[in-house]
Amino acid sequence: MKKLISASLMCADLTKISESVAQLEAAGTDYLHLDIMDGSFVPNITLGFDIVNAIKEITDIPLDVHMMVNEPGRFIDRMNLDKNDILCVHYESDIHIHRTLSQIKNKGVKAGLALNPQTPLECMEYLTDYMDMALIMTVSPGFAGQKLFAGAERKTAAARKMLDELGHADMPIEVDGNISPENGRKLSRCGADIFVLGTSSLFIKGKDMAESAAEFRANL
Ligand code: S6P
Ligand code: MG
Repeated sequence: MKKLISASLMCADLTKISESVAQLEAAGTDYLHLDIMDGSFVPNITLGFDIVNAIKEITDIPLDVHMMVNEPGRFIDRMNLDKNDILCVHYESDIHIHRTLSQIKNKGVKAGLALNPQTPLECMEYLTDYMDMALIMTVSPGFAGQKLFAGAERKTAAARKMLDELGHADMPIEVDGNISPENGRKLSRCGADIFVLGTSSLFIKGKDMAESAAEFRANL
């Protein structure tokens, strides 16, 4: 599967968001990753639906929306997404996650299912037919600048094996959190396909994003 990069916009300079988007286009970013938080599912609040819709208007790069929000099904119609975009919800955030994944797919948007570091992979097992992507969180969600959790490689490899065995060899696995070039390389070897790039690799003060993105890809 082709390896793709998804730039985490909460790590961009928010005073110049449209300039950052233009630079990420020039850098050949495959997705723009937008973290939506509610201050309850995770102890932070970052981007919101209006930002998602505004970014959608200024770029053709597909969006990769990561909802860290309790009962995300309440909000999926608030975003103007299309068939190239991914809307990812957390298993832990919704007791009727199967219904929510179905709602996303019925909207014609790609559905992603995210798991926190401690959540067993088996939680995905009966949901894969309703998913277009698996997101393995490699840090506890909520903040940029954290350290990769110890089980990240083992869990990514186990996820790849599980998806292959269930007949989903073509389903991409995304990894999010402390994806440095070194961690990206290790996780790529475990079967990760989409890499969320934040402060560990792409948004580095004084460094050109196109150069960082090219280095990341070359190192995979
Ligand atoms: C955090 C969020 C992530 C971060 C990204 C930051 O909860 O879901 O998408 O924006 O992980 O990257 P880094 O390299 O600072 O960990
Ligand atoms: Mg994220």
